[in-house]
Amino acid sequence: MYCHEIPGFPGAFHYPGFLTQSAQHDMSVQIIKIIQQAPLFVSYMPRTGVPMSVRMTNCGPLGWMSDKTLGYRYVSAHPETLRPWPAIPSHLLEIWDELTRYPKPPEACLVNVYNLDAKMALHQDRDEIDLAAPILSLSLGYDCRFRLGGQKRNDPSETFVLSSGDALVLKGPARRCFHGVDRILPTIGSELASPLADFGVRLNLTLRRVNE
Ligand code: MD6
Ligand code: FE
Repeated sequence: MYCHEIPGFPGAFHYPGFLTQSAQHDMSVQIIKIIQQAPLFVSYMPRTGVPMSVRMTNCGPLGWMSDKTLGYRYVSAHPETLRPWPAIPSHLLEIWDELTRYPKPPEACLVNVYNLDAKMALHQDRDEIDLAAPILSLSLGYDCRFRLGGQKRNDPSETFVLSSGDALVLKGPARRCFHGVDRILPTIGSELASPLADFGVRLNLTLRRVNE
């Protein structure tokens, strides 16, 4: 398994091509099953109510959402079906153990689905109570230009490509770094890419520990 710490960003570890083609395929099928049980929904920016360009769902005991009045938060049920989120697939739990070595399992897996025109504004992940736990992200489908900065919004930032099958772990100082998705690239970095790319989407899974 190849991994490198991103130069200038201690605690940010990139695992290009972490998932094999068949693992990407299997993961895509599992995520499609999750979306069938917990349909994609749109979150809204706090206060302004501006809709986000990604569509999302979750699996695990908790799921992340945001709306105009209550803002960013974790909830135990889908905002539209009001049903509990589906379980996190066991393969994802194994990957969490392997790549984070964190002693507790993740409580939330946010599934973000990007069309070609979707992006994710620069943000910090800080809605979790346990900010010591790493965040693990896995990407499937189209490539994206990912931006990673420092712990302050205006710190210098750099971009790099995240491709299908890549894992990214943010821990230690990088856990609080600003980051975002500048744009989805209509390319597939690896010929061994997820079949999701055929649908013209990028999918990102982020696994988080929420409570201490
Ligand atoms: C994305 N990722 O890749 C958005 N957050 O679509 C994130 O927001 C993210 O990749 C925390 C840790 C890793 C991430
Ligand atoms: Fe994030």
